[in-house]
Amino acid sequence: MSTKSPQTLQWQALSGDHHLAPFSDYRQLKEKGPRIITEAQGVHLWDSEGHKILDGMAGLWCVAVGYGREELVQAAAAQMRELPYYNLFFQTAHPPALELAQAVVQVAPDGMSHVFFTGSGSEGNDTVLRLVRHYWALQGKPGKKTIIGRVNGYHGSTVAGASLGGMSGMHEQGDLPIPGIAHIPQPYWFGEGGDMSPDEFGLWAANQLEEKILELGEDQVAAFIAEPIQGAGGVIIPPDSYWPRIKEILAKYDILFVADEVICGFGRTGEWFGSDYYQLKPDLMTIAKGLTSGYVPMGGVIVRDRIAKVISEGGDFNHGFTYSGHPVAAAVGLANLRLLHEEKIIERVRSETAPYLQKRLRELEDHPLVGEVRGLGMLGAIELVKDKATRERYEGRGVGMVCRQFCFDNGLIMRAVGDTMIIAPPLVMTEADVDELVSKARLCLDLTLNAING
Ligand code: PXG
Repeated sequence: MSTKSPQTLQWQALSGDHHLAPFSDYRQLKEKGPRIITEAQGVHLWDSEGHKILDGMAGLWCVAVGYGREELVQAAAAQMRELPYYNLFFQTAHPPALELAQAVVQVAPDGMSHVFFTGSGSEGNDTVLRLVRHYWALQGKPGKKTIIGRVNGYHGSTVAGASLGGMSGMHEQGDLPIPGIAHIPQPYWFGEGGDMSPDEFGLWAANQLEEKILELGEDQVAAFIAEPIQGAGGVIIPPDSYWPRIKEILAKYDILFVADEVICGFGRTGEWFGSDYYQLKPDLMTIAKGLTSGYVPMGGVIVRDRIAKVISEGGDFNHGFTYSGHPVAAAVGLANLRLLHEEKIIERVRSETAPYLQKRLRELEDHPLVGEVRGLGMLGAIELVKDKATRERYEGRGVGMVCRQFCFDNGLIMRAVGDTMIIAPPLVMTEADVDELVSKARLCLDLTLNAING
C-alpha cells in the first residue's frame, strides 16, 4: 500500500505518461516516480508530501540568494508589465539587457567589458565555440579551430557543450564529440593521482595541456576551456600547483583561455569569479546560474576587450538566440546583482560563511566511510571509500546513490557523483543552516555505513 497522497501519485503518473526528464535513469524513474518539489523558502524546499528538505545544492548550483526573494519576483513582474519580450537582433536593444551588461562588466575582471547574452550556460559555450573560431578567422588564422577541454569537465548539454565537456556517458550518446575538440586529463588527485603527491600530480595534469598543444600544433589550436573548479565532475579542486603551471603554458602559446564560470561565477568561491580566486586571466568567461540565481534562465559570455574589438570590427556575427538577453531575465539578473552588492553576500561568504562551512565539513573526515573532505567557498565534496589509507572504493556498490537516498529521506539534498558526495548550497546560508547540513550529512554517512555492512 502506498502512503503517498493521491495528488503526489497523480503527478508521478504524469511524469511516467508524458514527461521525458533530463539526466535521469528512466527505468528507475518509472519504478519510483520523481520526488515532486512544490515550494521553497530561504535554503529549504518542500515536497508534495510536506517534507522539509535543506537544499545543499542551491537547486542545481544556481540559487545563490536563496529562495523566496521578493525583490526578484517584483523585478520580473514589473518588467513583464512594461516590456515582456523584445529581441536584440538586427539593430534593436532594450534597457534591461544593456543595463545588465554594464552591471556584469562592473564585477568582471579588468579588461573584460563586453557581454553576449544567451539563455543558458550551454548556449554560452556554443557561443564560445563560434566566437573563438570566428575570432581566429578574422585574424587571418582560420586553421586555429581546435578547442582543448578536459576529461570529466562539464560545459553543458547542447552538441557543442557536451563535446567541449569530457563526460564519456554523454559522448556515447549522439556521436560526440564533434570534430575539432580534444581533451586532456583532469586534475583529480584523489581519484587519479596514484602514488604522486597532489602537487606532483597537479603539475603532471597541467603539463598535459602543453603536450596536447604540441601534438596538435599551435597553429591548429584556438582555445583551452576549463572550469576553475570542476562542478558536475565532482567538485574537483585542482592541486595548488595546477593553475600556476597552466598559466605559464597559456602565456607561452598564442591560444585563448575560456574560463567556464557557470558554477564558480557570482560568488561561489567567495570572489566574484573563480578566475579572481585563482588569479586567472581568461579571454572569455561563460556565465549562467548565479547570474539570475536561477529564478529565470539566463547565460552569457564575457569577452576580453581585444577579442571584442576584433569581433566588432568584423561586421556581421551570425549568431544569437531568440531569448538572448531576454528582458525579464535581464531585469531579474539586475535585481539579483543588486542583492549580491547591497547585502554584501559575497563578502559574507568569504569572511564568515565559507570558513565556517569548510571548518564544519572537515569534521566529517573522522568518519570511517570518508576518505577525503575537500572544499572551497560554498563548494564541498566528501569522498566515500572502503579504505582511507589506500583510497580504495566500494566498487560496484553504488554507495554514493545509497547515501544520496538517505540524505533525501532525512531532509537533505546532497548530490552523488559516483561515490563522491557534493554540496553547493545557497550563498546566504546561516551558521545554523551549516550546522543542520553537517549534522544531517553525518547521520546519513552513519546510515550508509550501516547499510553497506548490514
Ligand atoms: N558549464 C558548467 C560549468 C556547468 O556546470 C553548464 C555549463 C551548462 O549550463 P546550462 O544552463 O545549459 O545547464 C553547466 C551546467 C550536475 C549538473 O549534474 C550541472 C549542470 C547542469 C546539469 C547538471 O551537477 N551544470
